[in-house]
Amino acid sequence: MKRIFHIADTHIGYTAYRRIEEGSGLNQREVDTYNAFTQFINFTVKEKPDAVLHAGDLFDSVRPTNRAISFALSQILRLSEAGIPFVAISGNHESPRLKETGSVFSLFEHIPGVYVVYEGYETIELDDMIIHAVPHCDDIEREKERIRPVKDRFNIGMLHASIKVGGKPVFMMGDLNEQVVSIDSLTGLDYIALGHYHSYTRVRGDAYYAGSTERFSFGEVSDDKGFLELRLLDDGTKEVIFHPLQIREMVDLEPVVCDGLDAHAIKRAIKDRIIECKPDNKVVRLRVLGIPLHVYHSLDFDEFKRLTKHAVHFELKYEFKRDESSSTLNKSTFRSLRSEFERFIDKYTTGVQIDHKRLKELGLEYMRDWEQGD
Ligand SMILES: [Mn+2]
Repeated sequence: MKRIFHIADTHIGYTAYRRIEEGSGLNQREVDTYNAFTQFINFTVKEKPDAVLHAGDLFDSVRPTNRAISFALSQILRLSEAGIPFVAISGNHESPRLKETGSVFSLFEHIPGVYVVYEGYETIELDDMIIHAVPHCDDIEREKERIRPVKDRFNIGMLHASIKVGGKPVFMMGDLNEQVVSIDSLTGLDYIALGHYHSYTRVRGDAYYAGSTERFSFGEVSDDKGFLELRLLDDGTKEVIFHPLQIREMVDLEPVVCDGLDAHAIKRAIKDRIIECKPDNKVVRLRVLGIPLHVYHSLDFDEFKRLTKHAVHFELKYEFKRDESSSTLNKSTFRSLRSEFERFIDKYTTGVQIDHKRLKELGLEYMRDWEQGD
């Protein structure tokens, strides 16, 4: 039996929110991505699979910090020392727009048993396995067409992209530079290790997304996060097993719907939701829908702050009662900037498909960071 671990979208170097880990002084969410990856490496070194495949977005950005690079390097060296081959393709997050920028993956090139693929299609031979690795690249369709399964070998494909199903792109993340590829013509492989889409998904009997190792947005709140184990059995069949990782709790609370509630009841409902969810050490969002502006202005924000101060992040998101918001919010305040932005995005079209929800989330996140002076 052969055992292969398939992981993806670890986004090492990701940071979010303002919470700092005591002791290290590092951004808590950055530490969380390190912890998830360390957990995976600990398990892998213990289990000694025949290979580890990382299907892209090892790093969160084209230029990870020295700390993120040195962390990844130290963990990957542990695999090398344990004699476990590690194959990684670059994803859209770590691929530079210009070739001249160079890839952070080149740093990993000369480590024994470590294979990094970041320019175009390459094959890697590991005993009786052929890995057909296609990184994120400009013409991913053409690179993918170069895959030729080799007879009497285990053939495994690797891709970092969204997938076309019935001609339609699915498994999109809403990144500006994401690639979409059709796998209809990819047959004769024993397995295709996919990266990019953050929810662990069986796309086809032979093609799986491992999903990300952390929850990177409230859109991923209900996902289990982890990695996949592919078992190629001696009788020619295979098994795919999901291994969950222990990660930080993320909660999207049931919204407070203000319609029909008076000011007192609205305040009570918000406070109750906060207390009931025990926000300490969690990432939480609470949406307050249809709140009249005068009630909003009478809320005790200091109390909410006090109740949520031990959360890693507590997002209170207010949506104002329609008619009032349009007349009052046009005055120049942060709130009006936000609601103007949201309204703008709702109406924004470019002729290509865009993920309005994600675009809005990103924009609001940038505004929040800016307001908080990060
Ligand atoms: Mn990606």
